Amino acid sequence: MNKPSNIMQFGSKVLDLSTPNIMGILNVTPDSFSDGGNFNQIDNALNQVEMMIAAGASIIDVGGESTRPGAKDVELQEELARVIPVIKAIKQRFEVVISIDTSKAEVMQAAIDSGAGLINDVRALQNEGCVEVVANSDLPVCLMHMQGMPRTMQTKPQYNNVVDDVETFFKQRIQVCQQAGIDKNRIIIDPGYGFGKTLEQNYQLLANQQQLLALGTPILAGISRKSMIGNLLDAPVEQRLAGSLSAAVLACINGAKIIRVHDVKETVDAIKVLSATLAQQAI
Ligand code: YH5
Repeated sequence: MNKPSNIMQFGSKVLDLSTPNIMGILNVTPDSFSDGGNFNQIDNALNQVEMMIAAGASIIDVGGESTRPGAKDVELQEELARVIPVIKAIKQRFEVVISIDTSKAEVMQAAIDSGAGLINDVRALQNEGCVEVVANSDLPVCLMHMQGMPRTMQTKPQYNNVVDDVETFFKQRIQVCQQAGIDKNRIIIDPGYGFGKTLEQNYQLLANQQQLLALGTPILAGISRKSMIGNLLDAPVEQRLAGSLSAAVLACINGAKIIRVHDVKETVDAIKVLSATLAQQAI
């Protein structure tokens, strides 16, 4: 049976979400976890973007706020100064969807004005003014689930059933967005791996992620290099690639249409093997 095409408009660009898309992570935080903050200069950022696009990324996720467990809040002016010049530089040079990873309405608006094609909010537009900014644009938004706040979220995550609770959260957030004028066809959801979840809860979510397809929105999954890999394998961040690739493939099997990763080339290869296999099913 032919898979239906599933195109989505990201500002001036269109992506086909009927097969998985790879979102490459671009950290522009000086304290960033995985790149030591070396990509602060625009030149370094652009080189990184060029490599990720050549490797097959269709989305670049630009983030200037560290949301790692324990991280401090970043001031508005500091976050703007980090991300906006980078977004403008990417927009000038490359044909790629630019995603802005932020929870601040002012950063969302400035990113939209600078050519961003996707708003990616780990706080699911719960901060003041965020729903309105997205409603007044025509861009898609990724709503992520998080329990608690980054500084404290890993202390004692508690759920009745983590998959049911995440699903209920999205039902409510999708309703709030729709009431504000954000069409459902502009919404992407993300279970929020590592954001206020124990190791076991993260794997319960991954194992049952397909339950979230009932919400009728595409799923984005970000597992790359996270503690659910590192703690399971007892591996430092630089030894989490194989585990991350395995998780990426599993997330796609369980319905994810966008995979957010550090290692674009390796993930594209892994997903190609998955896609070649799935393409032979039921013909
Ligand atoms: C996400 O899942 N995550 S920032 C801890 C790590 C490694 C990486 C301990 N923004 C997501 O990437 N946006 C972040 O090792 C995100 N989904 C979406 N939509 C945290 C991160 C990381 C944290």
